[in-house]
Amino acid sequence: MSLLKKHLSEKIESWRPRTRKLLKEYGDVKVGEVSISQVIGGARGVKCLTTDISYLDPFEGIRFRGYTIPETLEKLPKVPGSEMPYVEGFFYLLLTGEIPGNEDVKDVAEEFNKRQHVPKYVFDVIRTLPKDSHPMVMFSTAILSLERESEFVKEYSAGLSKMDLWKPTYEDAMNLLAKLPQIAAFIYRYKYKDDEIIKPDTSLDLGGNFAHMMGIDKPYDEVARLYFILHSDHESGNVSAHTGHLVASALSDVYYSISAMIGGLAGPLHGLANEEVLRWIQGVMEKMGGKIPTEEEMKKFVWDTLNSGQVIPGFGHAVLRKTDPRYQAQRDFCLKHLPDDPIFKFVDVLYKVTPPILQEQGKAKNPWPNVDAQSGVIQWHYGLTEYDYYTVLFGVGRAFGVLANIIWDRALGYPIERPKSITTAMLEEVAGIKK
Ligand code: CMX
Repeated sequence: MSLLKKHLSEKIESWRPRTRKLLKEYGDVKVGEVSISQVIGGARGVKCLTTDISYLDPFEGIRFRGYTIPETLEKLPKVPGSEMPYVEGFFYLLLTGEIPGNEDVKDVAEEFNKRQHVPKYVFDVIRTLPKDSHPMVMFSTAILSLERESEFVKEYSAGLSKMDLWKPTYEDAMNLLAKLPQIAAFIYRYKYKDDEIIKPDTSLDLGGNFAHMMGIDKPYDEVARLYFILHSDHESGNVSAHTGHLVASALSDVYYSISAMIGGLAGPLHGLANEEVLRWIQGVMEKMGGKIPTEEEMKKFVWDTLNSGQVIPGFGHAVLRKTDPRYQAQRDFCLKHLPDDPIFKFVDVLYKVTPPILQEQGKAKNPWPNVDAQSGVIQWHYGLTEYDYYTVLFGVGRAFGVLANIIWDRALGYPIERPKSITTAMLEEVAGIKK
């Protein structure tokens, strides 16, 4: 058994009594109330999910296992010669809540290397799709096609105790995570680089190997590490994390749930916003004949978009009420590595003019930029200009967080999810509306 699985097993055993006690002795204690606006409004702010993997404070932003983004980047073991941590070590942190030592990181890296082989049929499945299919369709389909590999399905049908459900789930999660970078890189090379596929180099860490398979030189390996870590988790209620959790709650295996998670991430109000940001910027650039707009010119473009009833992609958030620290971390990277990049300058002007305009318009509860406002700039700078691919990168990162959650969901015996719906007439009755 790997060090990680053994350690996780001990953690789970010691955690279970906490959940059991809450349920058994405090099950009737109220956590909050639900208003009609929350019932109609997408359950915004309703506290009805539990996770210990990450927590999102509206004003501080995300903490992974209690650590802010700068703390996470600082404390985790670094890839030699690199400023960024190992993604492998970050996954150890997500799963166990502890900063790993070098041996722990090595153990996770070995586990991923052992499991990285992608069966040929997965690539064949991708190739059967029309080449102009969206990369997220290719990604979701490829993941779903792997479902026949599920250890969970085999063990469940042979008869598995509820206490052990997490064990084959862990195996499936590790198998899938080990393969995702290669599948994602394959989609990129197949779709945009004349099918010139680059074989993995397992002597590299996960981020380094991904950059290698994408065919993009250093420091893109640093970008990959940063990107996967930043996009991994944002507590449980966002569409992709919630979809993954919801599907898994029916005891569907992780191939079904991560494929579905990718579908949720592919929406323009969620992960696809990183593609939308670049599309919006390119549209403005075209109108400006390639010149960076002045603040006054940019204001006009922002107002034009709002007045035509569209959203400004990359701005706003359902929970955050300040600039997203994931935006900030990427901005810091840009300031260090690409301060003169024209698109970075463009996004900077956008950052100056958009929040006051959204405030003046008075609709968005959060006028500040989110993770997606900045991420495409970095990709574009390193030559990844095919912006409809960007959300696949988000998907690889998000899978680390969602799979850590699903393993723990199973370990703590969280039940099938089933909120209650009521009719409009019932809501009117609750509101005391006379007919
Ligand atoms: N531009 C224009 N209008 C916006 C806006 C934006 N960036 N953000 C919010 N609004 C509008 C909403 O559309 C809504 O309008 P209506 O009252 O007409 O329905 C109003 O402001 C209130 O919305 P809200 O409560 O502030 O925001 P929500 O929680 O409903 O939605 C989000 C959050 C992210 C979907 C929204 O801010 C948005 O559409 N942003 C642009 C798309 C985007 O960047 N998404 C990525 C988010 C991060 C991620 O998940 O990857």
